Amino acid sequence: MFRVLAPLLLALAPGLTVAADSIRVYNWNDYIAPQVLESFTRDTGIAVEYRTFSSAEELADALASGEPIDVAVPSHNDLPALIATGGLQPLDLRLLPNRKHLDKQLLSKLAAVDPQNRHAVPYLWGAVGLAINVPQAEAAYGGPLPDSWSLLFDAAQSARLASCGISVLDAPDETLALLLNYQGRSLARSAPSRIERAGNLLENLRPHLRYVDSERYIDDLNHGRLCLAMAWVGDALAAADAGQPVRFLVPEEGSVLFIDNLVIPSSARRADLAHRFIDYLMQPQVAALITAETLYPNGNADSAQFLDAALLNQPGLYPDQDTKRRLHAVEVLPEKHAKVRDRVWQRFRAGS
Ligand code: SPD
Repeated sequence: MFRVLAPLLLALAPGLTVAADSIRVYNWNDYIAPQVLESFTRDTGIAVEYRTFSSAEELADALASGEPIDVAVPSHNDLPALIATGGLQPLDLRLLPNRKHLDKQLLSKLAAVDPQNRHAVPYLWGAVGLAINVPQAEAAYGGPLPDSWSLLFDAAQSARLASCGISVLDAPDETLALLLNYQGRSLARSAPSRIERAGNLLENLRPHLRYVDSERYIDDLNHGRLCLAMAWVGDALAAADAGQPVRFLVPEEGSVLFIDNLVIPSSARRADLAHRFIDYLMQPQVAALITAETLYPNGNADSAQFLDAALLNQPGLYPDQDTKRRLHAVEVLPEKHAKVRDRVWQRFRAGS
């Protein structure tokens, strides 16, 4: 379901004339600095109809529906399927002069899922980890906590934390990859029967969880209503920023990284304006503003000079060398495994 986050057609804001040109942008929730949308409209006269989603499934459904979307933000592991099914338009690099600011290492990583970087430019990225409200969790657990996914995946441990509130992201590829990694395996190389068994284990944990959701947990962490959440880094750091004693942890077993990307879906009506929007976001100052607001690292190598030193050094935001060694990109799930993944996940999410 579409959620309209920012005021709809920003060109209708007071003091602005109605713009004839508009684009529809579909992004993850809490993943932009609202003032960037306003300044884009002010600077270009292009109105933005800005909508948000909170799971890869929601984005996939919107893209498959064929409704016009000019700019979308899929994660790197979903790019191969989108490209193979003709869901994305190739970018016209001549219309993206600010692309020169992008991190070359990130671009070369992305080329593995988008050959020659033809369809996508990196926007924000980050780690998946555990957001822990330390005093609450320690009180419920009965002492110091291990730096481990066992807090979630070992039913005996998650049972001890259930009373203060546990949530899991509505992110099947990430969750199953982490669970299998915890078991010493890899999701992409697992047989369907192995994925089924991982699903059974998740179901055993389900009674200990409040919910499986990627949006509700942000507010709950911010208000001390959860003590343990599988989290995307920026959402966890936002709770610490809001004054909660929340720590973001990449557990000792390691974790996964995502790279979210700006793309132009084949349903776009105004690819010309979509390029202008994407190029606008690639300005180093704009990228820095977005990182400062969302607390997610960006893919812009020239933006660091515009970031406060305190933010650049904020623990967890840009992973240190030791943490980096324990992170690997979410793997692309072979198409033949999608069915079993979806079946397992629907059961788990529904909690029945
Ligand atoms: N607040 C939502 C932030 C979205 C972060 N990216 C999620 C990537 C999932 N593969």
